[in-house]
Amino acid sequence: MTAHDQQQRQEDEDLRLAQAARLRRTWLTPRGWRYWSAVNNTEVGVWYSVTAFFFFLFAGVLALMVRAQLAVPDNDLVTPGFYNQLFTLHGTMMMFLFAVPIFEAVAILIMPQMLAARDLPFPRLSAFGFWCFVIGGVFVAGSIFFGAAPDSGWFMYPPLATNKDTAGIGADIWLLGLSFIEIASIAAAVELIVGVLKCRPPGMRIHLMPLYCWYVLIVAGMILFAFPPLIAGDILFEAQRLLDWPFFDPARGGDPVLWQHLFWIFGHPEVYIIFLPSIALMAMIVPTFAQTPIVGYGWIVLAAVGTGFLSFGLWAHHMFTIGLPAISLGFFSAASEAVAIPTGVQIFVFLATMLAGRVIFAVPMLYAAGSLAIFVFGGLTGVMVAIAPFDWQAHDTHFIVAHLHYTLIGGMFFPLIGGLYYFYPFVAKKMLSDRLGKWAFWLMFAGFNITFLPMHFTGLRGMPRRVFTYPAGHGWDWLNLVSSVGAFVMAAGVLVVVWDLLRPGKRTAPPNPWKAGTLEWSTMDDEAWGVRSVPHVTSRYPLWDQPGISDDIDQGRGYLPDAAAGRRETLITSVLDAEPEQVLRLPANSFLPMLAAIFVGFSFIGATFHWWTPALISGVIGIGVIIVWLWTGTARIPEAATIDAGRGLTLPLYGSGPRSVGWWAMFITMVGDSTAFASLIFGYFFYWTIHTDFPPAGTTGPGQVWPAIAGLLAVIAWGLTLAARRANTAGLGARTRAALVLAAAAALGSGAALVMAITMTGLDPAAHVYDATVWVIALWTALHLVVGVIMQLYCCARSHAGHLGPAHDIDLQNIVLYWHFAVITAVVTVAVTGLFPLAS
Ligand code: HEM
Ligand SMILES: [Cu+2]
Repeated sequence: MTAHDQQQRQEDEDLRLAQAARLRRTWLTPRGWRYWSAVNNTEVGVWYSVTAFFFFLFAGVLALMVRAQLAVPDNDLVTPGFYNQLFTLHGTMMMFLFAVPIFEAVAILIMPQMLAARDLPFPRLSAFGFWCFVIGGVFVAGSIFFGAAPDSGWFMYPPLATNKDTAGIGADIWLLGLSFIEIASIAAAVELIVGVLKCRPPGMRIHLMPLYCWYVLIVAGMILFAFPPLIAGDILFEAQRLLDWPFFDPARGGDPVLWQHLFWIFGHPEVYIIFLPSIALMAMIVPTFAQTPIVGYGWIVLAAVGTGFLSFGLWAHHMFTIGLPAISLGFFSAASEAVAIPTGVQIFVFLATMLAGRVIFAVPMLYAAGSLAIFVFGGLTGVMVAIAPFDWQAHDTHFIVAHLHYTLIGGMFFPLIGGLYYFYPFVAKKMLSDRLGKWAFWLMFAGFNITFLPMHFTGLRGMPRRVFTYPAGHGWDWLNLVSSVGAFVMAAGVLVVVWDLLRPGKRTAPPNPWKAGTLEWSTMDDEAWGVRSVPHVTSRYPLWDQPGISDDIDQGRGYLPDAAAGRRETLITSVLDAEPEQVLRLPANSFLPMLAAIFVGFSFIGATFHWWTPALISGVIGIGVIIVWLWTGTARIPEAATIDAGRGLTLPLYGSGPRSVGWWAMFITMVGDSTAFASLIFGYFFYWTIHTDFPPAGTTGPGQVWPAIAGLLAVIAWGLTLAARRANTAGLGARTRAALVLAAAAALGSGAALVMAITMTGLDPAAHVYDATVWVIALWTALHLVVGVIMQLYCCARSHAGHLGPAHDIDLQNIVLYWHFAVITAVVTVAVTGLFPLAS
């Protein structure tokens, strides 16, 4: 049927109603207790946002307790030990349980409709990420009620945090709880990247997509490179706490500075991971209220990419006081100043857009303006502390506390609340109150400045941060009192927002209430299907430039107007030009993601308390649930090869290799995984640079024989996996399975040889950091080989069950991709642990 025929056909109202009924049935959100099996972004996105906001309120109450304690000198409202828990948990929760998750939550919630997609490509993965987040978050936050919260500051420096006498179970809760949440964050990042790249509507070439999506792409990419170093650091850290492997213990060759590097290689980009998504909200808000397209689209994209890129080269400015060589001081100082340039470009783009248009000062715009004012102030103190000699004075004082809150609250909190007022009608189909929104703004804006401005002065007058009280008479007294009063004023503003959210009787939102130009505003109907049909897009602001587009979408004149097979479907397009490629079948609601999160989560929690057996059992069950989930929900062979996608387009229902979303997800995941591995290798060479003899005299290291065997077998396993793919393409099922089984055997052999390499050669991981580092690298690789074996056997079973064939080989393509990475990991491991000692 041509596009014209479809136009004609869609004039028939009965047909439209029948289509809508089928769509509704397909996308139905279950009721009752089954509601919690929903995986749709319209539900998961809301749960995710609400949970992250709840954690913000919780961390905010902790901050109020901190401020209450600091209100007057020599206060004894809380004990010093409890104070340590308060500020550590406050910082930790704000960063890990609020600022990053809320970005992912909001993106999951709004991005599909912005792209006129029915959902993101892996709804169950979003749900899994959400449940991991809830479980991990409640575990970390709940620890405070047992007096067991982490208490070594949000960056957990050793030796304070590795020493069991100074840091108790709280440190383990921090390490394991957050590692678990980081995994969820990475999962969400993978989902969002593939969503931006592959789920755009036809015609929306990459330079036409909303700026918000650019930011999501950049930030999710940053998560992929920033979180894995922290995960690697967590592994080393936990190995030291649990097994006494001396990574950070100088007496046995370790060095606490390695943790600082790994933490801040994560920690500085983290600041931008938090800040850029909020800028992204502004990039949607400002053009709408200036009633004009963004000025300098290309500039802002370039600047955002530049900020993301540069932010990875700044981390050591958090370490100016540890005695860095002068050249590092100079380099990191200059690089830190340089990031002001792309940041400034983004701000000027907003100002230029406001000047180019006629600005309507609605509530979201008020927040955007307030945010710019506060953030610029924080940026200025940032330029100050980026100068090493100034930082030596200000380091660890309340000046830093002031600086970081000006950037974080200006750069993320105010835009977020602006975004809340802006997007609330899109999500809830109701309007928040203008009056309350303004009240909240002025209370929070005034309260914020009253709280944090004085901290600049107490800080410059020498008041240290993270100290539970102070004596009178240092010129800090009244400033602290003012600051504490301000915190409660700000809290009152937050309460106004909460009241506005909860208050009954809100006004129903009119269609496109802000007269915005992007697709999420094309309709106000409250359906789980996202879009009634998928439009063809030719503009950055389709609702402004393509007259009648909303009507076309709603009348089903776009692509996919129907759900004839009763299956959830969305359109997959090419990465750059958004050419239609495939109709993707999306999985429906299921409890499996929740179950998987519960079991995997419990294995982390069990490990925290050293309940090894339950933790192990729970972990194995968790993996089992994930396998069932994959088996039943992914790579299903469709009932027909192609489907009528509407508007005269026939598309395949099955895509494999680089055309499929699964392949991209695997690729992106492995990039993140390789970053974690690279961090471990970085650790090895870090120790090598600080020691004159590494491996130390007297150690044989793993030798060359075992590593060579391991390397050889890994290459064989990889080659056999490739052979399996070839046999499968040729239609030789039995030979495919044989190759896979042989490949699995070789891979197991390789893993075993790695274990031999560390256990049979006299290495003792508790004795010296060299031994421990070799152990960790070898075990990391062995674990990856085992995961590879599970994948090979999975494909073997898929082939046996008839889910894998010459034309339907998603699973096999994906594991081949995995094995490309795995074999590189193995070869690098062999080279570094086996060969490098010969050269050094
Ligand atoms: C809601 C109002 C807030 C207030 C009144 C507040 C107050 C404070 C205070 C007084 C400290 C210093 C404690 C000390 O060093 O003794 C602190 C630390 C910190 N805050 Fe906030 N804060 C607020 C919001 C936020 C937000 C929104 C974020 C991040 C998105 C954040 C992140 C941090 C971090 C990372 C630390 C450092 C914790 C550490 O030293 O380990 N805060 N906050
Ligand atoms: Cu930084």
